[in-house]
Amino acid sequence: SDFDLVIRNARAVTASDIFLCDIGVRDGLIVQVGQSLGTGKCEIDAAGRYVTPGGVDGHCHLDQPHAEPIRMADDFDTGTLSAACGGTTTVIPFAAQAKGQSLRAAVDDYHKRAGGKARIDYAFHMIVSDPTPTVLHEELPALIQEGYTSFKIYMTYDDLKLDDGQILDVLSVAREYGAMCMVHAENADCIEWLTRKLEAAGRVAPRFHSHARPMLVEREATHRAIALSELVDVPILVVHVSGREAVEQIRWARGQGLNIYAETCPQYLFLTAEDLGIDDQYEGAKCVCSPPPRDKSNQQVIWNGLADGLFTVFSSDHAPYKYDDAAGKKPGGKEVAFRHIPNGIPGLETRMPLLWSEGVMAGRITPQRFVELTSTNAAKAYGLYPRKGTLSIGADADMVIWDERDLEIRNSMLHHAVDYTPYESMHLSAWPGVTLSRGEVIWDGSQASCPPGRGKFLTCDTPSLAPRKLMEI
Ligand code: DUC
Ligand code: ZN
Ligand code: ZN
Ligand code: ZN
Repeated sequence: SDFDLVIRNARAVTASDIFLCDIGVRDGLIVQVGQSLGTGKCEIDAAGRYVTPGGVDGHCHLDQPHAEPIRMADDFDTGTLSAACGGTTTVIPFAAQAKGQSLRAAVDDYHKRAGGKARIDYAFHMIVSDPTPTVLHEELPALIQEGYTSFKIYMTYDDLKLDDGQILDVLSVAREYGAMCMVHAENADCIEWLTRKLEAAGRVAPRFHSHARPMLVEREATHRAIALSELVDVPILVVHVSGREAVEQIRWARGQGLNIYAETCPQYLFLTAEDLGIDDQYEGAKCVCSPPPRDKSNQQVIWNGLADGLFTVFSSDHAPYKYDDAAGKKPGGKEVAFRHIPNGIPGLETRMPLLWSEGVMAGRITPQRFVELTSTNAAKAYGLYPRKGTLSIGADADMVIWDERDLEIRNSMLHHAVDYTPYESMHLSAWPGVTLSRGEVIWDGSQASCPPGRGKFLTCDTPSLAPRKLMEI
């Protein structure tokens, strides 16, 4: 036969087009797109179904170590299994530098965590938490040139946050070597000040997590991050944008012609602050993430930004902490003050189906925009395009064939190791019917077939969302 695999009668979607075609795969690559292709050793009839590029989840946390007793439930095995079953074929989790640790040691450590375990292809962002002279002048430049071309920095959390001078220093390295810097934009001092006031008043239930992080905390830091990016003259990508005030800052920056990119996540479309509970209810801990979910009108602001091009990427921010577990949302096995609840919620497997069902099928965004947000732009932002992120000749044959069917999300049908989903019993009208990774069926709608270790590590090129500025002499 002519191909290892032919997908027949696909309604193929890219970031720009929709077209009916057959897709021919050989040696894991898309080698032909056309009509009436020759035969394949394996053939899948996709008649009547949309076929999109496999998801590229550019923001998820797997197996990041924490101080006792907190522990992430998903490692590279369960996390990438869960991703595959939800239509994601590439993940870019974080290799986090601890303060005092060399950046190189952090990257080496995460290779050990992922190797032999990952079931789908993966790259790493670095988290730079300690920009010493050695990190700035030796390690970071070397690692960028070796293919770790993106990193995240934090403006909050004591063990991670950088001050403005440190941010300027790392942005300068991003500019010089061509890396994408992701920014967690919240004002740390405002959060600490509010948290202490709430604690002094005995207001420590999970819902007060959101009271300690009103939108102005995010707005101020977003504004500052934009100013620092402008000063250094380098693009940044503001992650997990939650609502109107940060969106307004980003719209303003875009209007100024600045290359400010932005990410949002499912929790800002489908959760509100009310999901953090009422009164002293502890179950709201399940939805504790930072920034916190806002309200219905802010959900609409996020939908508008997804539809009109404000947002560049839609990521899960999967941060897997069990609820009823001494190592998770009840650290030490106890209901604790919100300050001690680990921040983050699971979402690797539900990211793509939520946006296809409630975005595309509900008519809020086009199929092309879905592809751009969930796959193409992440591949471009992090230097994996066009190997990942599109259906084109020569690209890896990573695809999703969508089934339109009625279902309700149940944690029991998901494949992560977390003991809950924030979207329990939510009604959806689609789910990936087939996920293909490098031409292999890794999820057939009911069974996964992607053994641990089949995922390949990807080195990243220079981000290609915008042309690189020339260096000043
Ligand atoms: N930021 C993230 O990106 N993920 C989880 C928690 C956080 O604050
Ligand atoms: Zn963050
Ligand atoms: Zn995150
Ligand atoms: Zn139903």
